[in-house]
Amino acid sequence: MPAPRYHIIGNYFSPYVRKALLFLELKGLDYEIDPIAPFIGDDRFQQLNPLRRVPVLVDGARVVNDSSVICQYLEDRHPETPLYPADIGDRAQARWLEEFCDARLGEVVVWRMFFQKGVKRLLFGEATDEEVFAKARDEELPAALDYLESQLPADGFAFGAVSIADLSIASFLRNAALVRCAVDAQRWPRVAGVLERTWALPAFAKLVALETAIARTPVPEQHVALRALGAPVSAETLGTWPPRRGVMRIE
Ligand SMILES: N[C@@H](CCC(=O)N[C@@H](CS)C(=O)NCC(=O)O)C(=O)O
Repeated sequence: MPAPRYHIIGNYFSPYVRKALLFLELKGLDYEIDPIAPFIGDDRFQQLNPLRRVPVLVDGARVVNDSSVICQYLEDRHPETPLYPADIGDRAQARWLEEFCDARLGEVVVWRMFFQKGVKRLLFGEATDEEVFAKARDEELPAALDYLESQLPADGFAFGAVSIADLSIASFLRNAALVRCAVDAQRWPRVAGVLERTWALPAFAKLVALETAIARTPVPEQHVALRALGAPVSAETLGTWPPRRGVMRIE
């Protein structure tokens, strides 16, 4: 059997990885995955990405880092199924919404909520800082949702057809759901509508099913478990144990 075209490094729980996986899935591309958390990447991982972050995409001899760069790369290589709006102004706005998610929801949902409640305890055996978590849940996330609500249409996806904007919003807010933080559809109906429509995409549901199935599997065993579930797991992994903190931004 020929090797898959693309090799992606990064775990199913990362919203940045999820974005890249959604691009691969929605564009119908052949890929394999080394589903490691960045914290367990070995020295070879660090050589690929000196920031020690996921996702990393490997296309033959080319290494592409950063989810936004990866998504744009896949769009440029495979424009047949467009995932950016056709209109230049809409495209800029879609990229901005992606950046808002990467930057602000990255800080609030990934680091102050998901990392605090999950990763910190599971990988590093450290307690959640409940104050940080509560502030993110009660103040910072609602403010970010208010902004998103002001930017979205009343119906449909953000720009007609599904695009990088919807995929970003849905990917990050999936991590809020993972720490039991749902978007109140009364207060943020537009955001909730985009979430409902994007989460219902078969590609999204497929990734969520894999993620859910291994949520309680110890990290060193996740490769084997995912392979058994039919995920396209690569034969080789850059994962190692114990985890290290890397170029950590927030403690
Ligand atoms: N700008 C990067 C951010 C990626 C990122 O921060 N990924 C997280 C996983 S959710 C990570 O690898 N964190 C490890 C770290 O910052 O040490 C992208 O869009 O890919």
